[in-house]
Amino acid sequence: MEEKGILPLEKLASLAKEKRSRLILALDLVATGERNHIRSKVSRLLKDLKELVIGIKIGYPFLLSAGSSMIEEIINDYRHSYFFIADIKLADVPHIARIVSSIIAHMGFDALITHIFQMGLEDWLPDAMALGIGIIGVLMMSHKGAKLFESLFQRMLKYVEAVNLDGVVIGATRPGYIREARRVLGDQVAIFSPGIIRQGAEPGIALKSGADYEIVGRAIIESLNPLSVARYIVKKEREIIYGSS
Ligand code: BMP
Repeated sequence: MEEKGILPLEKLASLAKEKRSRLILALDLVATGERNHIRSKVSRLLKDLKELVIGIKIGYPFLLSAGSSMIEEIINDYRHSYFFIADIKLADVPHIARIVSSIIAHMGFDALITHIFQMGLEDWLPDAMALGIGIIGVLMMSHKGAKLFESLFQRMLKYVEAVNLDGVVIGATRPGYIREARRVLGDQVAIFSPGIIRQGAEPGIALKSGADYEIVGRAIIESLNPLSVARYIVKKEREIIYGSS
């Protein structure tokens, strides 16, 4: 594992500044077929998107189908170009969360995503943070069915403040909740927003509402021209952040 900076999300913030982008790719590929084939497909994609994308979010589809050794190789090859987030939406008892977060940190990931409704995070967060890994909690999901998140939002927001998370996930489809979280949490907690294009949110809207980063999966990886979609999204983001593209 490589030595990390003092603030776990510092690397992401500096990549954002350097590339003038807030775009994180959800690498939701299923690694079927020949290992070398999928390995070179991912390499090609990551090479092509290097100037525009600042982070790679790896969730269960790729984690489970590609396996940890391929993922470690990819992180190792691209660790200077991207911030790597393990989207494992952890929701377990503290002693298991402690073990899993340590495995994720040793794989080379820069941050992991955990649920927060299970609470008890204060029992394992200090150990995970000591490994230099950023911890991002799911505060409000993007899909329509996430009703329980709506009723628990204010309590979970207070909990986020109390446990000192590095970041939260709030769907880009829910700009009102992004605004409220930004108002309460101030600038110390980064807001990550998925749900763009394929789930209906326009690129840039989440940033306009106060989010820091936008997460996009299918609109890019299922496109025949991922680079041009990424260009379009980053152009929209730059208009919001810098007032011009
Ligand atoms: P897409 O852009 O293809 O809709 O993908 C969105 C990504 O963000 C997926 O990887 C999904 O797991 C994640 N995500 C989401 O869509 N909504 C949430 O509330 C939380 C997520 O992590």
